Amino acid sequence: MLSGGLIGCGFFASNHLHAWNMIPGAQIKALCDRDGSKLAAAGDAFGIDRLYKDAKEMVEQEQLDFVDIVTTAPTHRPLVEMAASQGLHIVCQKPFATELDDARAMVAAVKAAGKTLMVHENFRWQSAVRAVIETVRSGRIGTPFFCRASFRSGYDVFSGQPYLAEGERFIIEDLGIHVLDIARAIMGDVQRVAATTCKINPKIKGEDVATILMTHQSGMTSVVDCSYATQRTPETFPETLLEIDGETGTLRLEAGYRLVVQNGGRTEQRAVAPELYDWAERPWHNIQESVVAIQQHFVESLASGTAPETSGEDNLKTLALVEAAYLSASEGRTVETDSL
Ligand code: NAD
Ligand code: 89Y
Repeated sequence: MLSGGLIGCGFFASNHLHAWNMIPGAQIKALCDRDGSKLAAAGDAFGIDRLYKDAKEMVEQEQLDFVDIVTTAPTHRPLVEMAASQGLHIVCQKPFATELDDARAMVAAVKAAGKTLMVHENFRWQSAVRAVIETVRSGRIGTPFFCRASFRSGYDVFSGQPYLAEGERFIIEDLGIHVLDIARAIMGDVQRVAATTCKINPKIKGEDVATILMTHQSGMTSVVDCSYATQRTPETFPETLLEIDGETGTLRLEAGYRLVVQNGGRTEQRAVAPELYDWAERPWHNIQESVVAIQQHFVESLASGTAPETSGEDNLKTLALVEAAYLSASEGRTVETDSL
């Protein structure tokens, strides 16, 4: 049984804690938050009495195998470096870092410690998205030559996560990062990026619309489009809709979690809706299910001694797409990912 300590008991952490409760082979033994009231509330809700306001004190006092970092990006580097120096495996929430250099430093620190680092990049673990990834990887539609990954919503994410309204950067760094990662999982790594952004909602600081054109190393193309300014019915939050053309067929993940695969003149439709766990709530159940899947994957990766699919090293490539998209949008030019 692996023992973990969770750092950051805010808005999203209860999903991690519910998910850890479902996963055999790992248990959260201690909690940390510098905000005493959030710490106490999480301790009460999950029956955990080893509570710390200081993360270093927690890892020094407890016999832990790993930490699960559920704080926002600016605190990741000191927490990851501290945990690596104490010889712990690490799961860290997205966005892993706001600067590529910080991300590279964290990857190097954990590598030097000989431990495993997984970024909690969970959207590719949503069951509907996973069904798409597996269908494409199985060769059902042949080699994919076009992917559209689309996330358009008017859902109010600011009431639960007020910091999202306050940053210079918003949708690419917070949400687009997931959609870019899905495009990478389906189409492979990316050579160059061209993007436009705009801000529609006057109450927030950063961009809430982004359209990103990517040329993959294979020479094939993806369009990633994201918006939190789209007022439409049905509201599809938090679904990523996908359309993929392959050399021998096409595939669509449509609103309402419907997977449509066409090839050889035949059309197959399949419901790929997420499970609604007893602790989950619509419409978040899609994301909540993926938290269980990615944490399970972390435990399996440790057991098998293999790198997690969204290791720190892998995530550097997704973060590079975020950087490339912002640079492209601000300078009005195409950005080569290997220039970053
Ligand atoms: P939050 O601000 O509600 O919670 C973060 C908590 O961390 C706060 O309670 C804060 O006091 C605590 N904290 C910060 N620094 C600390 C430190 N050094 N030591 C101890 N405690 C510290 O944030 P949130 O909305 O829960 O988001 C956390 C992260 O999860 C963000 O990076 C966000 O992008 C991510 N997130 C991911 C998903 C997903 O689907 N993967 C969904 C929502 C949020
Ligand atoms: O923070 C974001 C995430 O990772 O998934 C959805 C979200 O909560 C709001 O955009």
